[in-house]
Amino acid sequence: MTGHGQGWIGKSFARKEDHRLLTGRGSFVDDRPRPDALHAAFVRSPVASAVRASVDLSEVSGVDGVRAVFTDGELGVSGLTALLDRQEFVATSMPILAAGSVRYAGEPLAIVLADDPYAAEDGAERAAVDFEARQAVTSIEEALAPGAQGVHDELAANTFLDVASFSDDEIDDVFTGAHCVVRTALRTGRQNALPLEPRGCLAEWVDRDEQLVLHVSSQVPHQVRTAAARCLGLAERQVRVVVTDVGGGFGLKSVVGREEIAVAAAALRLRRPVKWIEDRSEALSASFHGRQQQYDVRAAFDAEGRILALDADIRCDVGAYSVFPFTSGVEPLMASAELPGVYRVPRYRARARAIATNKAPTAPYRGVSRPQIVAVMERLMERAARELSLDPLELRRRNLIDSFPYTGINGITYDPGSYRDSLDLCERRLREEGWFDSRDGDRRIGIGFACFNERTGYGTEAFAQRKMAVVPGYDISEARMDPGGSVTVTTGTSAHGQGHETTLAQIAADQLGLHPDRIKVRQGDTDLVSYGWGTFASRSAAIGGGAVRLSASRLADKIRTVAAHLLDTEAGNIDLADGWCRRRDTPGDGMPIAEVAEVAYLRANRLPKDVGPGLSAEASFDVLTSGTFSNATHGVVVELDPGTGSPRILRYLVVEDCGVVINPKIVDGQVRGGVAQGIAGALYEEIGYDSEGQPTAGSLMDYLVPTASEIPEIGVEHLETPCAFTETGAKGMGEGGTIGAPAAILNAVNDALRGTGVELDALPVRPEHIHRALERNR
Ligand code: MCN
Repeated sequence: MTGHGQGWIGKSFARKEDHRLLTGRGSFVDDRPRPDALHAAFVRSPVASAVRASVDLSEVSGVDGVRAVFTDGELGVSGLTALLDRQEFVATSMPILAAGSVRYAGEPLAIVLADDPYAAEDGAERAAVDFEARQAVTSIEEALAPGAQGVHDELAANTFLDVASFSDDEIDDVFTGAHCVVRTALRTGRQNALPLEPRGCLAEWVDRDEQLVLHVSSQVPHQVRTAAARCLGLAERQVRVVVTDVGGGFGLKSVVGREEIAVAAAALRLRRPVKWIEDRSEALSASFHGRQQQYDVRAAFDAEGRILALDADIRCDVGAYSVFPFTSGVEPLMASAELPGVYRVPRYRARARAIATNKAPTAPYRGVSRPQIVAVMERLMERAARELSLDPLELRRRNLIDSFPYTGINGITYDPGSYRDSLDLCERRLREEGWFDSRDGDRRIGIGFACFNERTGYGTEAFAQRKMAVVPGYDISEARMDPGGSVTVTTGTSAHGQGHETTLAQIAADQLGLHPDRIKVRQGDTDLVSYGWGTFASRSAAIGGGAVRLSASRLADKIRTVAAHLLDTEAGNIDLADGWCRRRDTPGDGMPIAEVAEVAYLRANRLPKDVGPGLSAEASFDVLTSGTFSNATHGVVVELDPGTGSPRILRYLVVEDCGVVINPKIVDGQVRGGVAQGIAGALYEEIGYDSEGQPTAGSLMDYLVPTASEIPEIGVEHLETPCAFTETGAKGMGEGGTIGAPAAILNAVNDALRGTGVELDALPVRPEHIHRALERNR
């Protein structure tokens, strides 16, 4: 393969991590044996909104096995405050344990430490919480109603962020003069990202290193370190965050949990290891949610079906607190910046708000607002096509961005992609398979499409554009060869299911002329890399992979320099391949790379005079543009059960383009997992709250998670438009499956409902909604 060394990039190399995970030898937080650890449980608020809340802990200490109990004041920690460099944003603090005011049911008020988790829970149950209950604010409508109860005193009208992201004083005239105006009022339900492994941590103070070591199930070890050091008043050097195997995160673990800080503080005070493992009920009700949003959007079109203008009012129910480090602005800012998506939009106005309610705080969840904005655009496309009597795919083609690079009205520059080709291929496949003809029969079959792009590899500039105060986008890697010729590559990214031990090794292998099995990728330890930004926003292939390629290439340069000296030639005349250094002019002359490594460490007298001992190199990488955009078209065929309204997916096809594919098998797995989560949001999962702010989904009996029997076979085809801004040509893709699925499914369901006069604009779509629509039409 040209341009990629020996061609490990592009191979479906089996995941190196799988043997350990599939044979039960993975190491998750709860697997860390610490017989001397105390176990933590939290006293949580029974109500959603209260003032003068206090906890009577007198009964707790009497429980057998309980060793200590702390409230916020007793822990002596400061709260977490997330910042945005924007006037329109109001910063609020999230105390580690609530004291006085309580803002959602399940909010932690005290931490109980005991010899085992059962005693800790028994202790927590004995706590008596006293409070003066207030009316809970449980919806955006209630939050914005005049005279509404304030969730935080600092907030006007319960609004963390209210930003006219894009303004246009003349846009109303464009709508007035337009040939056709269509609208959508999309509403999406609250979801939990639901990683298989809930949150958890184990903290201990290590005297010898003068360090608090915090093992945590997280996507962002360095950000946890920064937060813990600040909250506990320690130097960052005094905190080491270690992330081992993680059973999924999906964004929920890209923010810092207050429980993690409370556990660290307790371990510090008691000078004893402390462990906390979240249970499923806590995970559902008291961790982080996402996705609850409202969109009122109108689009103006000319007679040929070209978009003239887009006008959006976006409201996100972000719950009670602004999360560290991304803030409660992450959903509305993402939505308003990226709404135009793959389409040319000449005029744009958007207002975006983050609204506080008495519900669990929200965190970024796979896709972050893009499942919604894609659904908005794709619903508008369908409606406009109907109004204009045009084929909906033809209407899309008339509006797709078709020359690159393209700078949109939103100020974003889109790098080349295959927007049109992916739609053409997806349509062609479904036609060839006869699905379009299947719509003609008596069965209620519908076909839905979604065309979208996914901004990935947010670099420092992209975050700065969004005014995210302390989230730059670079990453750092070190490549180190040991005296035997094996390589360790470190990275500041932090995989939690994505297979980086494999893909990053493939990238380094091509640079070093080694088999990926000779390269160990190490990650998830803040003592390994000076700083890193972890794994979120589909950044690891683009940015982490860039840093790895650079560090490995610098290491390769050093190896060539030493080998050239030993083989009596120039470094430029040395090729690294198959574990050997060979002279390019006389390929018969060479030596194993391992021999060079031995010289570099153990026979340093044979090194060139100006080359120091050892073989290692560090590099950092950043994407210095708006980011890089992968793209895809999803095509889905659904059939509605005429009796129950239940939708069944008959065919699901993804045609995606994430630039150079490093590992096709891993990418296919990521797409399929993503689509499964998109289907979950489109048809099944929702966290409800009652009028008093009590969550109604306390277990997986109530939170409907699709299983293998609901998830169909998902076809994946690839197009490859290499990225010019990344070292490998790869663009990220880890969220795309989740981004496209809700829109495609919503369109397919609405297509199947054609003729009923009903159109559904809310997610999840439930069988009862479909059933009602079908009944109306009987
Ligand atoms: N990849 C590739 N070729 C490309 C692009 C990606 O081979 N052109 C590979 C990468 O090397 C990596 C994987 O595909 O092994 C995903 O890469 P990337 O798109 O860079 O995304 P990240 O690794 O940064 O992962 C983050 C992304 C996000 S934002 C969420 S949320 C998410 C996801 O990935 N959460 C996941 N996938 C998940 N998968 C699992 N199992 N668990 C989660 O919690």
